[in-house]
Amino acid sequence: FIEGTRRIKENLPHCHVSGGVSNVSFSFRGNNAVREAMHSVFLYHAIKAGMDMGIVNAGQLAIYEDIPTELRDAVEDVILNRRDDATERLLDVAEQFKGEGGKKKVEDLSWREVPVKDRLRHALVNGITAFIEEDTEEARQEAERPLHVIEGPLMDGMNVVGDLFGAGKMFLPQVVKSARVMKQAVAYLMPYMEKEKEELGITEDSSNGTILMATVKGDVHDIGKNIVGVVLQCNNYKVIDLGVMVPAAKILETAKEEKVDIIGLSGLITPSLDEMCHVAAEMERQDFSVPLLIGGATTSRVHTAVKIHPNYDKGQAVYVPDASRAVGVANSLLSDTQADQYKTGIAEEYSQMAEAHARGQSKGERLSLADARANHFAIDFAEYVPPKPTFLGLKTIDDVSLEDLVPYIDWTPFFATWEMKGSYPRILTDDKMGEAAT
Ligand code: B12
Repeated sequence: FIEGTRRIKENLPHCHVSGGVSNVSFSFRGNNAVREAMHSVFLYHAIKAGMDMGIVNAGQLAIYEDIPTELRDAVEDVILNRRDDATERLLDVAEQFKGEGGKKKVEDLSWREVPVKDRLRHALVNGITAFIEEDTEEARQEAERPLHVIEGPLMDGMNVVGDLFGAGKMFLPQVVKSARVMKQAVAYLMPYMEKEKEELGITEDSSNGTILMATVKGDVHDIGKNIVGVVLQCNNYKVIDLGVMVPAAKILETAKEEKVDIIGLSGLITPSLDEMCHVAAEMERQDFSVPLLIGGATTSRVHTAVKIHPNYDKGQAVYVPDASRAVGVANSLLSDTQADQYKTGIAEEYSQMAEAHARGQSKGERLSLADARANHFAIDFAEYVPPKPTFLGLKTIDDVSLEDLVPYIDWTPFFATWEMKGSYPRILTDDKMGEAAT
């Protein structure tokens, strides 16, 4: 924008330039100090370049000179794109200036007193890397295997981040920081997991098979995929990780070159679901037969069964809900003795799900809009005589005790409100929910 303004003014001097300034700081909603600094810095440079009018909340504007140097430099690095790590540096600095008026916050370290799993959660939610290695080490010492630290406290913490983000209580820049904390913790554990592999005598030659992992085109989420990769490697699989935003062609080309035994796709945003269908269809077209693992928060068994499985007849697509199950599924798919039976079982299950889904869809076949309108309920108020209620006014029922009523209460909606899935009374004896429900 700034450079564009400069060029417009140089080449079309009678042209005026205007722009909406606050968009530039949108990702820092909730952190006014940083937003105001960004607005001021942006205006400062854009006006110098020739901008005539800025659309900005004048009440949300810091005085350029008054912005603390540390914050101003970090903001300027971002606005002027001066360094590759500008975003990271601003994110780090931003945390310190969350308070009002751009004053540095006094660091509150009381969270260091809580148990290690809670400290890890705090670090993930608040994007604090300062103690992450120390805490990860403590958790590692308490855990039976390094992997259990990832599957336990770290995943729990990321789930909290996910819930807060989903509820609009955390914003993108903060989640980026959480992701960084998670990655640092996993990186810290990697050498220990490598050592464990060595101790178990796991070498490339003794590998159970090669698995290609990729986050599909258009999707940048990789924490889950990386964890699955680590878990598979710890269980003696060779993993080829193609990273994120990987187009179908690249996945399939590499799969052929490397003669992989399984392809694993990760996807967390809705468009990835379609991209996964596309990869499956391409695998069918290119005569692949290796199993296709599907994972990531937005994927599901139903989607895999209904949308992906039918695209890939020559091989089997399998939905895997989490990292801990990936190894069992891979073992079954590559087992000399069980693979065929396992794949047939999945194919049958998915076909049934797809059929049930199709039946549900056809039951819900809709009329066209014109037909629905023509079919509207014709109310003839002129002829309508409202029925008279049996009584008017209030009626108090005081001869039935609460005890008598309790057996008639359907508790299902209460459990739903408490985010416990299942219907009452079955939920009381449910494997997962039973204990909490009772
Ligand atoms: C961290 C995060 C980010 C980070 C990602 C950093 C990174 N390097 O990965 C950043 C900030 C970059 C990000 C960006 C965006 N995000 Co985001 N993000 C999340 C968040 C909070 C957590 C994801 C995560 O890492 N979870 C922890 C890991 C361990 O879980 P997981 O990935 O599900 O993986 C486990 C299993 O699913 C499985 N698994 C995963 N992959 C695979 C693969 C295989 C083969 C197998 C077998 C298993 C498997 O094993 C893993 C371990 O058990 C989720 C919320 C959530 N609840 O998931 C939103 C979420 C996924 N993001 C969301 C959105 C909308 C976005 C953005 C579009 C936001 C925006 N406005 O720009 C962008 C997307 C950009 C893009 N083009 O991809 C939405 C998606 C909604 C949707 N249905 O489309 C979510 C659900 C948040 C929400 N509730 O709105 N995001």
